[in-house]
Amino acid sequence: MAKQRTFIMAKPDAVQRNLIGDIMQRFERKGFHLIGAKLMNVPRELAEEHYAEHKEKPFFGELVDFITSGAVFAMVWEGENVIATARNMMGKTNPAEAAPGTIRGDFGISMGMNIIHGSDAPETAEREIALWFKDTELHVYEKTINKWI
Ligand code: IDP
Repeated sequence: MAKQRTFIMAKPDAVQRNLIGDIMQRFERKGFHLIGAKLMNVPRELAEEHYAEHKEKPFFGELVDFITSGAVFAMVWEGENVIATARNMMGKTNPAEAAPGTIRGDFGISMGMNIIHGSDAPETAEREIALWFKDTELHVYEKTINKWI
């Protein structure tokens, strides 16, 4: 399996609840490689573009309101099969159904406040990374541990 990149975002509830470090530590300890990260307030147009596939859903307005309600921490992680693995680490969308040990299972409260976003497929990851990060914000560097993971 070739190396992949995925877009991960700690949503406003994660930032407010001081969970950025815990989330990053899970990805670091799993063996993934951080190549971009930034704390930011999300412009409404960016939130609407990011969630464009949900435009017709009844919860779209609420979702965009929530994502723009406070700072988020946006990240790009790289690694073998990182897209699907990150989704497993996140747990199901509804925290009530997310298994204990997953990020949403451990910290999520509701569908609206479910702590984290992660790209769900290679095409989505490519689109979302390009939407959230400039090329100059992504950093390619080597770690000597790479040959072990
Ligand atoms: P995902 O975040 O697990 O990929 P999606 O179905 O793509 O799930 O939905 C995007 C986000 O929209 C979810 O993370 C959740 O916060 C929100 N959402 C999804 N379904 C509902 C709903 O029925 N009510 C309220 N919010 C929802």
